[in-house]
Amino acid sequence: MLGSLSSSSFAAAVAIVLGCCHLTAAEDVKYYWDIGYVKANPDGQMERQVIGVNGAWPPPPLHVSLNDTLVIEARNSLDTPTTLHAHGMYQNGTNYMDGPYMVTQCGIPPGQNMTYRIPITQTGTYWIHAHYGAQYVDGIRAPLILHNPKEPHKYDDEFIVTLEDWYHDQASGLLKEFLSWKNPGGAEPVPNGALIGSVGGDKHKIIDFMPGKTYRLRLINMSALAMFHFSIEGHKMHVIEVDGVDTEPMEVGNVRLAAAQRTSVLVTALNSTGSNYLFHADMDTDMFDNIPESLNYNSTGLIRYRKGAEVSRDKGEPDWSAFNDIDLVPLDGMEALGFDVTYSLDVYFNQYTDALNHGTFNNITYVMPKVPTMFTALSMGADALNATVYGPQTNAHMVGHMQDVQLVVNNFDAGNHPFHLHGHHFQLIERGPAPYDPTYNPRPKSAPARRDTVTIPSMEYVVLRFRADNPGTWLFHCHIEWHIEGGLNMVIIEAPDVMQKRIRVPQQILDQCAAAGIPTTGNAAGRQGFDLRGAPEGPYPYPLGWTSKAKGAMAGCILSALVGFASIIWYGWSSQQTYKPVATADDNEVLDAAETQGRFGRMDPDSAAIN
Ligand SMILES: *[C@@H]1O[C@H](CO)[C@@H](O)[C@H](O)[C@H]1NC(C)=O
Ligand SMILES: *[C@@H]1O[C@H](CO)[C@@H](O)[C@H](O)[C@H]1NC(C)=O
Ligand SMILES: *[C@@H]1O[C@H](CO)[C@@H](O)[C@H](O)[C@H]1NC(C)=O
Ligand SMILES: *[C@@H]1O[C@H](CO)[C@@H](O)[C@H](O)[C@H]1NC(C)=O
Ligand SMILES: *[C@@H]1O[C@H](CO)[C@@H](O)[C@H](O)[C@H]1NC(C)=O
Ligand SMILES: *[C@@H]1O[C@H](CO)[C@@H](O)[C@H](O)[C@H]1NC(C)=O
Ligand SMILES: *[C@@H]1O[C@H](CO)[C@@H](O)[C@H](O)[C@H]1NC(C)=O
Ligand SMILES: *[C@@H]1O[C@H](CO)[C@@H](O)[C@H](O)[C@H]1NC(C)=O
Ligand SMILES: [Cu+2]
Repeated sequence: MLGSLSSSSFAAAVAIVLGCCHLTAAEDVKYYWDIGYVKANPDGQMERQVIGVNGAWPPPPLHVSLNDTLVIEARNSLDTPTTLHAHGMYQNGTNYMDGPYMVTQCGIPPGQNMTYRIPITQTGTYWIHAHYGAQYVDGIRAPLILHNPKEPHKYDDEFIVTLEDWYHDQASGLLKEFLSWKNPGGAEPVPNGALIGSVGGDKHKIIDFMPGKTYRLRLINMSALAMFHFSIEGHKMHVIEVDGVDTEPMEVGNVRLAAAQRTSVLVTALNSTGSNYLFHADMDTDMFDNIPESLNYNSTGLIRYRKGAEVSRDKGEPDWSAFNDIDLVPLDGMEALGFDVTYSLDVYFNQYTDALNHGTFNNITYVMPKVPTMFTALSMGADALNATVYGPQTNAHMVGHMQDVQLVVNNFDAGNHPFHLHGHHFQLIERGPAPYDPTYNPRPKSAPARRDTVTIPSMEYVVLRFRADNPGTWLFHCHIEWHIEGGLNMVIIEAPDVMQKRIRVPQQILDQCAAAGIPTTGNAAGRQGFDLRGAPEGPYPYPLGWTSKAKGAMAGCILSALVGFASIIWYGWSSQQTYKPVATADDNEVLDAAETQGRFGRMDPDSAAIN
């Protein structure tokens, strides 16, 4: 299904790069992506407008090899700006190709193109998505597979298995409901369902296995909110990669994947074609404030040995012992880093003085500066080394070139959050109950696990370390899309002095800033030096001791002028509908309802509604 949608062409251009001592053949692998609105109905329950590529949805997976250059000629056929972020790419020397709006670029204006040129210095399972507003929730997200010509793991074939939550409503509308004074508790929009391999509802992803072969499944969680548990009945799984870092194989019963995380597992096929088997991707409903009756949060797909073979069901209880990613050992054995600088980040969600519920690091909620942070770093000379110039709302934290950096993140929120650092893999040194005691020194394992997105459970901390060997401005944020928009972002300003020497921004990007009227020099206010008049400031926490009544009164004051507008939002919010599933045949077979009833052989009375 995915193959037939790939309208991108592998490049013809072969660039011969002359190294100092040997010849390396590296290719430009070029994709043409015309990003625009199309209609899609992946769960068979409701056709809706989504954001697709070249007139189709889902966007095709991108394949490229180590040492190639990925070139995406992106056209913005939307009516708003857009950007692309290749999640997990180091972008070493190409900070301006990273994608987050108002951090490294000003957005591709509607009707214009941008050429993303991304040198590939990594391998493994990644993905690419828009980094403007909540656009990726509307479908502009795709697997990005970086193949390793010297692949260390042995397998016969591989499959990409994308897992994503799916909303029937447009992200822009959901965002207005989420960031509304009517939602002071910050309840996130609950998805209408889940998609495996871009299909859901009565349609099931099918993976064809041949007896005796070994398969790599590349699991990618492209969710906006939901966390999944992935398991396969009747088969063993071994984790061999997380977030692009190859690991020593570790046997697991199920894989827990938070938004933006990737895990590759090896699965050895059985020797017989007698039966087919189910695999499961169950959404973790702890994150949902309510569970609508119509929500099917447990999805299934089929491991198929033979068309029409009966589905064998596991008996007994599944193995729910979630594996702990901190136990993974990177294949390269990279040793634990020390640290030269440590930053502590406390995560809270609270209602702020604009009456909205915001995600915050150290009680600062992120608000975009007037000048994208990368341009401030590049244009402010020696002043760029002082975090003040990036403005009061960006949570800028300075790190020096080649420093070893320790981030301690305390999650004081009631929910779990998956945090992602751009431009680096970090070492996962430790998790523990919050608050972290600053006088205590963790004793890392000799070769700690590394990844680019880490889940921090409620009321726990993590200690992360990385080496600042990649000058640039790198966002660190929760990857739950609603929380990005709610302000749970901060920026690592890494070696602006070295950036100024190494980084030359392509003219096309500067032109697009000019077209959007966004300045590319100066501090967060677009001014010189430390004159920050006009830089975004606030909203702030309510002063300690304010009662909820007082907050309400203040919110009422601020918002009375907006009530007309807000009631329109409220109308949209409350007009939620329940959609009846409609069986739709397509190239993904419709499984017999009986095959998918109940989990592990239990006959579930609700299963007709569930599958
Ligand atoms: C803009 O991008 C689209 C989609 O990739 C491509 O078809 C078109 O040729 C590009 N235009 C220019 C001027 O590069
Ligand atoms: C990739 O490039 C690096 C540095 O030039 C080289 O050492 C390595 O052998 C190359 N790898 C492949 C698979 O071509
Ligand atoms: C994907 O990530 C979301 C958010 O963390 C999580 O709720 C969901 O369970 C994840 N899905 C899988 C299959 O792990
Ligand atoms: C399949 O058969 C081979 C050869 O007899 C054996 O080594 C292997 O363990 C079997 N695999 C499974 C999954 O039973
Ligand atoms: C969904 O799966 C979970 C395990 O992940 C199980 O505990 C639960 O009973 C299932 N719910 C339904 C309705 O099948
Ligand atoms: C940040 O806000 C939290 C929650 O309101 C509060 O407990 C904490 O003391 C605040 N921290 C600082 C440094 O003001
Ligand atoms: C950064 O600049 C501000 C404003 O001029 C000043 O108060 C502060 O001391 C400076 N910080 C450092 C680390 O130089
Ligand atoms: C970035 O490139 C420099 C060499 O130019 C290298 O020393 C450094 O390790 C690279 N960092 C990353 C994260 O790739
Ligand atoms: Cu979050």
